[in-house]
Amino acid sequence: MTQSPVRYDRQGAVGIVTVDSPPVNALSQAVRQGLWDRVTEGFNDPAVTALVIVGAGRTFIAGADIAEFIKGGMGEPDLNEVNALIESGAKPVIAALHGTALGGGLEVALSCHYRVAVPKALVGLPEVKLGILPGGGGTQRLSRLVGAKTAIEMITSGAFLPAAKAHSLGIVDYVGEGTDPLAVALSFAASLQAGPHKRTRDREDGLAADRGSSVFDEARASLAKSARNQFAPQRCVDAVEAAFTLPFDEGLTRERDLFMQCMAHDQAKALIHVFFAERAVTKIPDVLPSVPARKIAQVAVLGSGTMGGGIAMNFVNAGIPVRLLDLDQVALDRGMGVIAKNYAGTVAKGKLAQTEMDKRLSLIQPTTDYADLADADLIVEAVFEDADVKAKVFRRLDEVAKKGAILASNTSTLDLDAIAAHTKRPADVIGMHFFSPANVMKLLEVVRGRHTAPDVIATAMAVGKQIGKVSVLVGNCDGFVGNRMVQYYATEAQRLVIEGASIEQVDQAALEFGLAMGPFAMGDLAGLDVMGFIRARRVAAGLIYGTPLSDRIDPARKGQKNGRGWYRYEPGNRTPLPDPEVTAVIDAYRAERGITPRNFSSEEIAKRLIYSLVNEGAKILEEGMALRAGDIDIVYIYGYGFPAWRGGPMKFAELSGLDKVLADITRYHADAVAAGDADGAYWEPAPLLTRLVAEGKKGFG
Ligand code: T1G
Ligand code: NAD
Repeated sequence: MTQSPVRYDRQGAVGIVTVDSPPVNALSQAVRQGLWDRVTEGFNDPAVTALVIVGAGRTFIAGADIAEFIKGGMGEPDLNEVNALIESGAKPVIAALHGTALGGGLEVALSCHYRVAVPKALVGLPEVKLGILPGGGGTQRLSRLVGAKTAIEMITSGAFLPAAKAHSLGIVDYVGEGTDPLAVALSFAASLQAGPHKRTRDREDGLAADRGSSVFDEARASLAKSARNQFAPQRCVDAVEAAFTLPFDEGLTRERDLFMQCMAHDQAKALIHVFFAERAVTKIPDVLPSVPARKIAQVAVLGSGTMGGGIAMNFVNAGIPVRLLDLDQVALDRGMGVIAKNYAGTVAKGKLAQTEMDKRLSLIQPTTDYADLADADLIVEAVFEDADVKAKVFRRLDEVAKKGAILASNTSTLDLDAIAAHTKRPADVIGMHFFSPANVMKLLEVVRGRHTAPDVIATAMAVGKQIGKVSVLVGNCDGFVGNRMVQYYATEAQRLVIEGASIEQVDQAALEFGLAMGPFAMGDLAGLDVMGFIRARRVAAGLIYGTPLSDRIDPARKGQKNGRGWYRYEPGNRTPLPDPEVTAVIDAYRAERGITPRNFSSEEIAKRLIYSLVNEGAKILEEGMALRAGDIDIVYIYGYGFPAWRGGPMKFAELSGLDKVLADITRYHADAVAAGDADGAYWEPAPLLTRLVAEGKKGFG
């Protein structure tokens, strides 16, 4: 008989129900059954007058077991039954909170008569981040404690609240000292007055004031803007409103109904996929967690330009000192100036204390002398994207860097193995590809070279986590994962315009799909000069990147940085405005080729943009340049503003039906071939996609 993950003990007159199911005491069926059995045992224990529910290990219950419920259903006893049992007992039940009391975990606590916490505890109902809503009474019980406005805010944001804040809102009744939740609960139990002890379901505190209030419609209206196209946030408001319009049990039924609607929605499938995909990226089959990471106490960054400055900020933000090297003092002063300006902006917004800014700046030591890099444990190179410049730099680093130092390149398009070959220590060379602005974007592509050592990979992944990045291991190929896919996305955007869509229409379709920015506005942000430079290099190598249309755009148009690109920009304003000069170039380009512009629906535009990513993603997967389809999804969500509620490009394709996606891709390829358009050659269906569909597979595995 398997051991229950929930045990019962007694301390004096208090029964202790301990949930011990690592890593986060998630409410699996066994935990729910254990809670049922042990709480019943405590209620029937004549020697105790109160019960405490506490979590063993690092946290109280952190929610329902997501892995269990995506396998279909939650099995008996249902969480609502467990909560009803806890709430119905003749003895007061105290929830002792530490770590993260989240989702179903907070719902268990809300069904207790009292909640106490250690100061560092966090509480929250983050279900909306999984595309669902609290389905264990959270919307009904929390509303009774905090009222409509706070309940809606907590449930539609999914935010984690610190114990003190939860106490001030009346969610937590007592915040004790120290780190031991049981000790806090036992001292609280000792101070408990005789009953009756009010059930949360009977509390009216938060209800009266908001009955018939307009807060619900206001919330729906604002969520329609801030969470456009998203299903669960709206259903969260519906569920909270039920607490103010229905008796408790009917409200609970309504909540469960809405919960099931969310569970059935593709957005929940997408967001739950993202939850696990984000945790899976840390797992590298041939670099086991036992591989020790190298100690990184001192970092050096080469190049203090657009990327170097932001990269340096990441390290000092994490308290790691940085030597910042550039060619000369002028370049260094410019680079340090940009860093200081960035921090000053954050201070001005009240998001950083001046003292902290000063401390971080003091951790950056500018230098022009390579000798100053001799004690660095990790050196990140971010100099010009030129193979000869990189080669010269890595030869120099090979001379000055200490034994065991990791040499990382931030190159976005060059061959990492070619760079490593300029050193006698290719095993210590790795790619750390940050995204602009490097101190803001969460994605870090960690590029594995042919010779990169496992502990160097382990170290780069660990450093990524340490500086707050989502690190994804990728293979060394042209553009790695993100940029390799986006070049066909950007090319397809131009092809759509050549065939008749307007630049605004293409970008609008991308926004309606949920992307943070359209392809043309993105091009203007990155810089048309940078794009032009990459296009020239790729076309010279016989590769696709954009179309000849982009060669017609006046090279003086650099994009946002000079107010003119595919769009025009008013000085000091980042709003893209249509530019008739560009429209004229497009009209002339079509006329020269005898192209009669045709109409496009937003849906067709979005399909062609997104499927271009999917097709290339499938090729990347087949080549082993990404470990999992989920890794590609995480790259796009954290690096390219792909909406998480769509799951990422690969998950979106699975939810759309791989067979349907392949049918469209095959058609786009045939159209390109029929039009003799070599720039559309990337539409050749990925063999992996063709094979999966032929085998009747629904996913990339
Ligand atoms: N279910 C299953 N596994 C979970 C889990 C959960 N709820 N939470 C974490 N894990 C696994 C995770 O996959 C990882 O596994 C390991 O635990 C450590 O997690 C009815 C239906 C708690 C803040 O949304 O936010 O309740 O990769 O790496 O960074 O209303 O995990 O090691 O194999 O993330 O320290 C609501 C989700 C569920 C909270 C800890 N609860 N979890 O963060 O560690 S829905 C949540 C988190 C619900 C009810 C509904 C975080 C954390 P592995 P980790 P961490
Ligand atoms: P940048 O031109 O803004 O900065 C490059 C800096 O390197 C300049 O300050 C220059 O003085 C310095 N430099 C040049 N040669 C040097 C040398 N031999 N030794 C020391 N310093 C030297 O360029 P950037 O946009 O920051 O790009 C840097 C690298 O990051 C490139 O490899 C680029 O591909 C990559 N990258 C750029 C972006 C982006 O969006 N800009 C994104 C990801 C990666």
